[in-house]
Amino acid sequence: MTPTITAFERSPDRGRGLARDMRVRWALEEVGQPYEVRLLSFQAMKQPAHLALQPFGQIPTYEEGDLALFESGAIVFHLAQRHTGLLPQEGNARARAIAWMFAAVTTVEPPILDLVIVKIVEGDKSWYEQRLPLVEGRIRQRLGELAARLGDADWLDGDFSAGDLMMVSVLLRVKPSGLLQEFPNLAAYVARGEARPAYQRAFAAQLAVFTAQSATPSPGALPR
Ligand code: GTB
Repeated sequence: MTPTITAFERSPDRGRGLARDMRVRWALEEVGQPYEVRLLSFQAMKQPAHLALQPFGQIPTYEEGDLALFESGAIVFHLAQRHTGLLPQEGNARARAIAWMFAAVTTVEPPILDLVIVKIVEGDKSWYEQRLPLVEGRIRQRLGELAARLGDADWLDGDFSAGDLMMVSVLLRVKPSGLLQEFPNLAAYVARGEARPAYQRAFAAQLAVFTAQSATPSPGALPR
């Protein structure tokens, strides 16, 4: 059965591949699983039909037969368990790859999201100038720690895994700030991820949505 995912009808990132459907598309491409996409307006995301799938009214979701999933990390993990290629077979290596998935979303992503919030939501607040360097400092600390662990390896723990897929996806979100480039081995790591054919196919697919939709007028709202 072909799974269906949800994505923004009009992504605020204007096709730059930063919304979280991208990591799910990438995982689907890595494992060679064809998929369909249901595009949602911001209004539709808050309607009961979508809230039944995603309690917070967000994208992405994943439907496959009787299974409905939300949370991009859980969806990528599900795909990695169901298919070969994204998690090692050997038990300990598999556990470590899963640990990197969690590290990406619970240790590295939070300060990066703080920066997004500071810049988008708090830019006009009196505390912005004081808060920005604090948030950037926390990101630098995490990136420095990650860079030290990665060293000159291609991937975080042996072959490319779902852990790398999630970590590269998270790091891409900090790339526009310039902070990633302060850590050349991390910048190269992200570039290796972006160069993967599966990433390229996923990126092209989400960009095609933006290109098609930008030909028609926007209704306006752009939440985070
Ligand atoms: N933890 C959930 C997951 O990983 O699936 C978080 C899902 C989530 O944050 N979804 C966002 C969403 O639906 C889209 S990806 N937001 C709408 C809402 O909450 O009403 C986050 C995102 C949004 C925009 C950009 N951008 O413009 O660059 C990048 C990432």
